Amino acid sequence: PVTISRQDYRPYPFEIESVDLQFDLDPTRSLVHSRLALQRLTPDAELVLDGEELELVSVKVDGEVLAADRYTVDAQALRIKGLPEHCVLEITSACNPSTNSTLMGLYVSNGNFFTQCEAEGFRRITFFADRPDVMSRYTVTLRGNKAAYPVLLSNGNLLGERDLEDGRHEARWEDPFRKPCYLFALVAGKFAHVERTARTSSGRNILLQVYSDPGSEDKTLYALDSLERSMIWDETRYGLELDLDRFMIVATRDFNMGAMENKGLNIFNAAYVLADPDFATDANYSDIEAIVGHEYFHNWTGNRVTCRDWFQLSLKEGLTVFRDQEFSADMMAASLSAEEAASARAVKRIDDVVTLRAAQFPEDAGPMAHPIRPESYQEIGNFYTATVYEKGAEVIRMQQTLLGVDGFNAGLKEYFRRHDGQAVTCDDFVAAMESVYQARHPGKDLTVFRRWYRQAGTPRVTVTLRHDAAARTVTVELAQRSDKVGVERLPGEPDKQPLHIPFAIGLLDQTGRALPLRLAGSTDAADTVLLELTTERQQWVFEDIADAPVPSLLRDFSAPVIVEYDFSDAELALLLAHDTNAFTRWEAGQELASREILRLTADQAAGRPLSLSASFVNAWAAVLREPTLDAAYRERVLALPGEKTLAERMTEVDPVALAVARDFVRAELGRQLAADWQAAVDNNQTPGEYSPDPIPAGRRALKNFALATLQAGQVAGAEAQLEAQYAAAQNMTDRLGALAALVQFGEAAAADRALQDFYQRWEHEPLVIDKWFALQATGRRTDVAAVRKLADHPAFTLRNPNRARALIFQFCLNNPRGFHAAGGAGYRFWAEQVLALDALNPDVAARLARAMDRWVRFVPALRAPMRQALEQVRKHPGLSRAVTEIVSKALE
Ligand code: BAL
Ligand code: ZN
Repeated sequence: PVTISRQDYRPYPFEIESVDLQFDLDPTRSLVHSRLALQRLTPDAELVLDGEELELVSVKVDGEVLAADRYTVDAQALRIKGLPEHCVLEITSACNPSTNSTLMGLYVSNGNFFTQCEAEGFRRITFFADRPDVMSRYTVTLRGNKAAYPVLLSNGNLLGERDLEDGRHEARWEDPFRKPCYLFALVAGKFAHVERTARTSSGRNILLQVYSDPGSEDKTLYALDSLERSMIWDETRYGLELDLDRFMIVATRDFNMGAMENKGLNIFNAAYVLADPDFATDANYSDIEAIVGHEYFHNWTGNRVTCRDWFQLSLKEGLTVFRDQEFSADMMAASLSAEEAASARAVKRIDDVVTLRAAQFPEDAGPMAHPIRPESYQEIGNFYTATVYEKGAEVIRMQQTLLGVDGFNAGLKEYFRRHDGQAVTCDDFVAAMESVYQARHPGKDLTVFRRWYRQAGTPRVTVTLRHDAAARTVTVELAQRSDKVGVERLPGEPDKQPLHIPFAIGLLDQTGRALPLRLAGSTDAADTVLLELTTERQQWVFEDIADAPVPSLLRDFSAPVIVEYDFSDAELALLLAHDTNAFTRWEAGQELASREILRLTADQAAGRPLSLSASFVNAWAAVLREPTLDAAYRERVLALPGEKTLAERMTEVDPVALAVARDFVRAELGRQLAADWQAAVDNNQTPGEYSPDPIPAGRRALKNFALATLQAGQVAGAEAQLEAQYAAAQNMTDRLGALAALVQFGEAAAADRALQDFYQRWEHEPLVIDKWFALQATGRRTDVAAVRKLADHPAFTLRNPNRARALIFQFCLNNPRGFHAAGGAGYRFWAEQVLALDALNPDVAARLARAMDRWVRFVPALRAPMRQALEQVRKHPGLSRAVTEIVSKALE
């Protein structure tokens, strides 16, 4: 496979000033007529237009059919030599949307036409310079049978519609903004929609619309509300106003990703549009709000200013994830008291960090490790990663931390002033931020900070604390190191260099009171101080501290690093009870729980009896009984760290022992603190009308967690409560919460009864049947034989990515007992499924392939069959480029 390097970037030698596309839509043979106004920028340059799985019908230059010896066409591209400096090129080609199971390019889902072009799908629609730095003005004409495809949508504004002969009709669309082709979209078919008019701050009216399958329209209102909230938020927080007259969201059941930010015509996975209390959970509601926001925010960060090349993907994705995180936090905090709002923000931060640690930290330590701006790739689809997105967002957040919110906002404004309408690089973004940083902090710059963009791996920061009783000072030393693993160096570049790490710290006295912090030489005192570590090792001295303090480290997770400090259990318990920073307070509990679970994992692996320490039970009891903590936050504190995060702390991973130990902790907590969990259940009921707002959602989260913990401990009466809640639930969060606990911890017969009932109730709603598959895929009783049986269920299909993710991905990624069971049957199942998916949809197959990323870290008995399965996939004839890249890197 060909490796593409960031250093090899060259500007495209032609300008494509305008693109006029005409589609004659037909499921088996759609004709695409493309008319490109070209300007050649480099003398004698050959025009190379990407094209895949296209049938070339004709080529004309300035109205004349091009002779066959003037061009070549192969499976990748159309090449034309000798074009004049200015010309109009007309290309007619055909494609087959109905057999397109890749869901890239133009495809049919449920009888309707959809497109997905990012990153390189436009080349499956027509021959074109399929790269983000070629920006053009688009007009689009869609023609199709009016009865079959009454709705015809594309980017921008509708110019007109008219009926044609033979029962066909056409619609003409114009996008007033230049854009790269990855933002092109069309939708055609039968849809219902909801709409409203919103007014921008400058007084323009915008038509907001959400399209979905007829009959689903009532379920799109939350998405429509979220869209309006996104619009208002971007104006209020960043002064960014929508630039179109019309903004559309369309839901489809078959979609590779969550959603796509096509200009003015966002296409969404239906899972992130459709909701009502009966069938969507609190988590579904918050995902909808976040993803509607994310795609909307791309209109500025991604569409108005886009990426020069795909190595710059984090330019738009890291920034837009950061923006959606801030949006969600602001929405959660809205209309709450100051205290509740602070807690809601902490919960959001915790959730984002949990995701980062579970998905990105392992990636950054494994065979796919790459900097947020990768240096090379074989298949760009493989780089829509947690690193580019979530670590990318952390790198943006650190810039906000260093510049301050006002400075960051000014930097963003400067970025748009410099680059509106352009395709730019991550360096351009940092340069805009730096201009504000330097103006506000003379003598400082972001030179060291820029290394975050080119170094992979999670840095470790070791903390040393020295108290001098006589001098009443505390010296804090921070030392950073980055493991070599995953390093990507430019030729001639030295090993990893120190990074610029903003490190927020607080100190507590031995009774848990926050100490006012004053750095030597400063007169200001504060609860939290931001230390800026820019070299390998630095020291800071805090004055006027009488007794040895307990440090509160990396408050609010101020940098994506791993902190190393030798806390005693007593210090962690003190932080858990008293830290004024809600994030580090939670972190202290997670550290205590991690230690406990890892100790028990070792006991389990060695065949020693398991016993939970009393001090740990006491710490959890104190959290359960602490009256000042709100429910959502309390649930986050009580929840045990996830297995993927824990596995990263083990030298050799024994996933089954880890799962047993973790479940043991949960069960013992349930058994030993039964009365407290029951009180949490009783005190957190949410009668009355359903609302997904953070306060009631937090109560449900805590109540359902408590109930499941009682059941994990096999506490008498818990199962009856779960069955009663399942039957009487007034919303999906409660119904699914009860069902999940029954499946995970209940008697098999009770679980089966509820599962059967659930299927019958929701047989006709695919999004709920996905939940039904996912629950069983992750169930403790589900082994390979059971998952195979589920894969044979008539409702299962690999062709629908949501369904494949619900069953196959969930089993391989989130069922350690079943997947890693001795003998390697799980790995053989994985290999079969990767290959079956690869024949349909390489993008999705490559994601499943990543389930084996960390194979070298497992115990030897698992490593051998894992390696065998990887090799079996790698040697499969006709393997896609996407899967080849993943398995080859894993085996390197
Ligand atoms: N641009 C791909 C989908 C997303 O990140 O919004
Ligand atoms: Zn995005």
